[in-house]
Amino acid sequence: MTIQIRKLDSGEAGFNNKLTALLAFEASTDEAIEGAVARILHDVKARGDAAVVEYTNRFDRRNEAGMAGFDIPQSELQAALDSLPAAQREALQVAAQRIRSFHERQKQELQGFSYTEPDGTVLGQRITPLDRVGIYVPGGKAAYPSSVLMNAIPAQVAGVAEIIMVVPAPDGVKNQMVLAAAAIAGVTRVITIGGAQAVGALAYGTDTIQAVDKIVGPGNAYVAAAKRRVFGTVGIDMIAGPSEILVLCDGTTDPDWVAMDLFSQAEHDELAQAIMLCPDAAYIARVEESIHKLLPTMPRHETIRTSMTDRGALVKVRDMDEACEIANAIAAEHLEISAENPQQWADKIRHAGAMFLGRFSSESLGDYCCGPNHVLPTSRTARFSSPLGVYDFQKRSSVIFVSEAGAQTLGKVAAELAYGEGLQAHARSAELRLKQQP
Ligand code: HSO
Ligand code: ZN
Repeated sequence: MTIQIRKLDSGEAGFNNKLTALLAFEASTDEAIEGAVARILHDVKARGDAAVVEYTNRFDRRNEAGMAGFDIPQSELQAALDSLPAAQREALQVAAQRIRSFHERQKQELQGFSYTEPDGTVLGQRITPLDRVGIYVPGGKAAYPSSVLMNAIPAQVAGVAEIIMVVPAPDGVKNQMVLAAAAIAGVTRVITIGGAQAVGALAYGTDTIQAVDKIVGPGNAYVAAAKRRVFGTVGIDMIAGPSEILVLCDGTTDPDWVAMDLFSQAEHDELAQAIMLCPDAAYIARVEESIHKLLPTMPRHETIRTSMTDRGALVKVRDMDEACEIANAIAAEHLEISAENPQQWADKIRHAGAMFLGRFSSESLGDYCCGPNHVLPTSRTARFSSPLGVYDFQKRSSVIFVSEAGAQTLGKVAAELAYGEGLQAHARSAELRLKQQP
């Protein structure tokens, strides 16, 4: 079992082009998928529950007479939790508690404000939670209980009253750890439906499912296409791309650790991306040796090999400063700074979904239980977007109280601008409140 890993050197000719080509990732928009999703959404909008039941029976090989057959009662969620092996249950609980306390801090940072001007006018911003959100949890191999916690807990901390989770159960098989995570996270309702039909049901509402305000959570190409299409009717989170890890090392970490950290994201997906940047050529060779040695021991070696061959790289850089510059250009979902003085390099990083500082901060700890969210911007979107958080389940409203005195000064300004825009009613509405009519 061999693996051919791409090796790049920032000093070589054409390095920037090679790096750009390596990072390029086009989420393919497949016409057949787009067409199918459009039809399903249209059908769910028109026929509601009946369409959802039909599609789910067909795609997931179920045989339910009505929507009630897909609902999982709260008692079953609790039973799933109770029947987990104790170590697994405790691990979920510890993770949930840590995720909760991190997001509670985040909530404290997100307070509204208000201030009073000298004439008594009061202006402010109020923050309120969304009323109802839908969480999409994929079925099959990508059904991650940790993702249930990461999506549901910030919603709950934000104060969302109703959290509806959809998770397909092909052949009626339910993932017990996913149900247990839903119980711990305080999900209001779990429905075993999936695909574009579940997205449609959440977005438009049916007789048995109230329309939600926002849909979050990862899914396959059909789910992603459906989420894009319902955006506007409801809010959506980001459309997640394949997982990425960028390890920036100074050569002081055990190379086996670095190799395994690269594997940890490579094992998610053939399209995942694992890259290392290091100024020390001898150390790069040691990491490469570790990769060859450790790969055959991995149950998911096929996925790891494909992902590392197609999209991975070991990059020799001039020094750690250059490594930071390249890291900013890559804007990775996960950035590990596996170095002696990580903080000095972290200060130079502007673009990364999450930064893991120092050799003991493996990305895998962040995936499960450090506390910060593992739903992170991928495909270089960390340049402009943030981890999933409490703020994704809240919105802001402006609050305006104009005093009588305030109306005198503001009225003249507004009327002037309104006449300039040719909007007579706006101008008169402001002027009617003036004590001295013009
Ligand atoms: N690394 C993934 C999240 C995850 N890892 C779930 C393990 N389970 C997000 O990029
Ligand atoms: Zn992961």
